[in-house]
Amino acid sequence: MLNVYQMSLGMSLYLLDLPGYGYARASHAERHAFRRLVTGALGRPRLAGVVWLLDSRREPSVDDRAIQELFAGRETPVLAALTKSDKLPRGERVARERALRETLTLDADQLIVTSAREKEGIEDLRDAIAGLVQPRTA
Ligand SMILES: Nc1nc2c(ncn2[C@@H]2O[C@H](COP(=O)(O)OP(=O)(O)OP(=O)(O)O)[C@@H](O)[C@H]2O)c(=O)[nH]1
Ligand SMILES: [Mg+2]
Repeated sequence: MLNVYQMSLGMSLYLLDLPGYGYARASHAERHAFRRLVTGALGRPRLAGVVWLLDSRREPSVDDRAIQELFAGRETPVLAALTKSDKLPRGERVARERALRETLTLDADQLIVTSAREKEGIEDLRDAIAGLVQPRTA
């Protein structure tokens, strides 16, 4: 399912919530359908950027790499939100963030440690999304 949210930020803006990818149990047909959904979304001319949700406990998978290549091929601006940080001991979060940043070769400002449960990083994520959708001056 693709959920579409209309945002009220004083301009016409939509957030497309795409389903997860890379479930081991997904059939070939499901993977193909997902691929079409995501390439369609990435091909939208007015796409401001992508918020890429990655479980902070997991190593990036082959599917994560494939998605990242799609982003790179289209020069899509990406914000990586590392989710469920509450599942990691507090002391490990910074090290985990650094490790994932290196593995994924992302800039520090592209990566935000978040927890919906503890509300960690939510304000930062909100600000980063606002930065993405600002009308860009050339
Ligand atoms: N501990 C913890 N659990 C979370 C957090 N955010 C989401 N979850 C749980 O993770 C599960 C999946 O959450 P969803 O938001 O549906 O994840 P999703 O990636 O959108 O899933 P799909 O759209 O089905 O791919 C739910 O059981 C949530 O309660 C979080 O910050 N901390
Ligand atoms: Mg979802």
